[in-house]
Amino acid sequence: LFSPIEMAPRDPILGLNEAFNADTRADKVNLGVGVYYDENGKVPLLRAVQAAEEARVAEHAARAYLPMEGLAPYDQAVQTLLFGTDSPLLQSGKLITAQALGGTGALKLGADFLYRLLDKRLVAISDPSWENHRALFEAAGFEVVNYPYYNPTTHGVDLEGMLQGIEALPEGSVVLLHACCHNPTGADLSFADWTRVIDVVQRRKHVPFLDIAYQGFGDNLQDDAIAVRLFAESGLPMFIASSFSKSFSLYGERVGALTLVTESKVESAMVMSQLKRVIRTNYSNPPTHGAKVVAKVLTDPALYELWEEELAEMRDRIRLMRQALVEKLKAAGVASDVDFIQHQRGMFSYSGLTQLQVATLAEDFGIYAVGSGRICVAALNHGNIDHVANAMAQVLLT
Ligand code: PLP
Ligand code: TYF
Repeated sequence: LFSPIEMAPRDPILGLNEAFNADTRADKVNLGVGVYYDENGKVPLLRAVQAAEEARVAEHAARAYLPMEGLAPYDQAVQTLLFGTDSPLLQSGKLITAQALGGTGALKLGADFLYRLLDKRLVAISDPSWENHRALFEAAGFEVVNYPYYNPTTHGVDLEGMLQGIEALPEGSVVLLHACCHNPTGADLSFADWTRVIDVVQRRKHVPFLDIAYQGFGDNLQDDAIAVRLFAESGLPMFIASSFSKSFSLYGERVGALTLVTESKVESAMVMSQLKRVIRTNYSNPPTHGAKVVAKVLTDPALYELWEEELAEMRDRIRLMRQALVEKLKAAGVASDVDFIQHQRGMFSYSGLTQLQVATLAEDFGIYAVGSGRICVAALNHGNIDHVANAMAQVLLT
C-alpha cells in the first residue's frame, strides 16, 4: 500500500525548525518561523492570558461540545475587534463568524466553502505571499495565480502593478489580501492605496478574502484593521480570516475565526447553514480552551487593557530590534542602504539576502532564515543580535 510513496518536500518555513534543532552550536539562532520571542528568547505567556486561564480553571467547567460555529461570545468579540465597537455592521445581521483552527483553519474553511460556491475557482495571491496560501488553496481545488506586490528596489508595494494585476484577473476571481503586516515583506498599503484596491475589486466583481494574522503588530488594533473597515464600508461581500496565534501568543491552541460579510440577514442564515456543513464534515466542532480565553480577554475591560499593553510591548520590542539591527549592520561596515529594515511592519524583515547568503548564514554561523531572505525580527534579542548582525554583515560584504 505505502511502497509507491515518496518523501514529501519539507515546508519551507516549518521545515527550518528541524534543521535548527539538529544544529549543536550553542550560539545558533532561529530566525525562520514567524513566532514572537521575548527578550529572553522565550515564547511569552501573556499576563492577560494567564489571568483568563486562571479564572477558567477555577470554574472547573464541564467539557461539552461547542456549537459547530464555535463559542458565541467569542464569535461576537471577533466581529467587534475587526469592525470596531461603533460599526453598524455589528447589529445588521450581515455578519457571520465561525471559530476556526487558527488563521490557517479559517483560510481552509473559507476556501472549501468558496469551492462549493463558485464555478470559476481562481484565487490570486500577492507575489510573494505566505508560502501556505498557495498550497492551501491548491489543496482546496483552486487554481492559484499571483498579482504583483513587492518592489525590491523601493522595498515597498508596487501599487500600480498590483492594481493592474487585479484588474486583469477574470471577473469574479477570489483576491487574497494581507490586511496588515504583510508576510513576508513587511510592506503595507496606505489608506489611499486601499481605496484604490477596493475600487478595482468592486468594479471587477472579485471576491475579497482578507487575511489578518497580525492585528496589533503594525500600529495598534484599530489602525491595523483599516483594510477590513474600508472594505466593510464599500458594502462588498467578503471573507476575513483572523488569527490570534501571534497577538495572544496562543500558537498551539489554534485560535482563529472566519468572518463573512453577506448582503442581508436572510442571506446570512443560508450562508451559515452551508458553512456549518463544511465544518461538520471536517472536524464537527472546534476546541473550547483557546476561544474561552480569548473571549474572556476581549470582553473584560481590565484584561483587554492589559492585553493592549502587552501587544504594545511586543510591537515596541520588535521596533527596537529593527533599529538595533540597522545600527549594528552599519557599524559592521555594510555600506548599502539598510534603513528599509526599520520601516517594514510586523514580525518580519524581507532582508534582501539571497538564497545563497541564507545558506551561508546557516552553514557558517548557525543562523537560520527563510530561503526568500525573510528573517523574523521578533526572534532577535540583546543576547543574539551582535552575532546575527556580524554574520549578516560578513555574508553581505563577501
Ligand atoms: N496567515 C498569515 C499571513 C500568516 O503569517 C499566518 C502565520 O501563521 C497564518 C495565516 C496562520 O496563522 P495560524 O498560525 O493561526 O494558523
Ligand atoms: O510565516 C510564518 O512563519 C508563520 C508560521 O506552514 C507558519 O506564519 C509558517 C508555515 C506554516 C504555518 C505557520
